[in-house]
Amino acid sequence: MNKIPLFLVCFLSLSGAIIASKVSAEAGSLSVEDAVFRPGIGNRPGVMFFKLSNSSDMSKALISANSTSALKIEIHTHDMKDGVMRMRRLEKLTVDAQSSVLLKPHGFHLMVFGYTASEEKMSVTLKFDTEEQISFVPEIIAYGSK
Ligand SMILES: [Cu+2]
Repeated sequence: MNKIPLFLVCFLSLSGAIIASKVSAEAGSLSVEDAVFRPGIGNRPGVMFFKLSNSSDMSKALISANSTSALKIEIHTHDMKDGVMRMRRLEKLTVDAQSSVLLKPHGFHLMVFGYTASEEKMSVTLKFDTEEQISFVPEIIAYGSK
């Protein structure tokens, strides 16, 4: 497992409440709701949150995410270790049959490295171990704006 540099540890604690957005996408039995992306300050990585649902009868695992507006996107979680919240990279994020996983501050999230803002909207594609994909356009939220 990759160790996340210490300077990132407190990064997410800056985040406030997420305002629900109407951003959503559906692909077969998979859906993404309330997708928001918060770019990092300066060249720090940004974070992405959403609700990921699987309405099928089999569990599915998110194995990668990518965007033409970012160099790299990783799946992360938070662990409490020695009283300190730390980020940890995950190889995959499993969504059980007929259930949802919420990516949210201090929990699961996507870590977005090398985000390049452009005129076009940021499109993100999630890939699953079932070879399914789902693409969506998150609402972009600046620090301190909401
Ligand atoms: Cu992270």
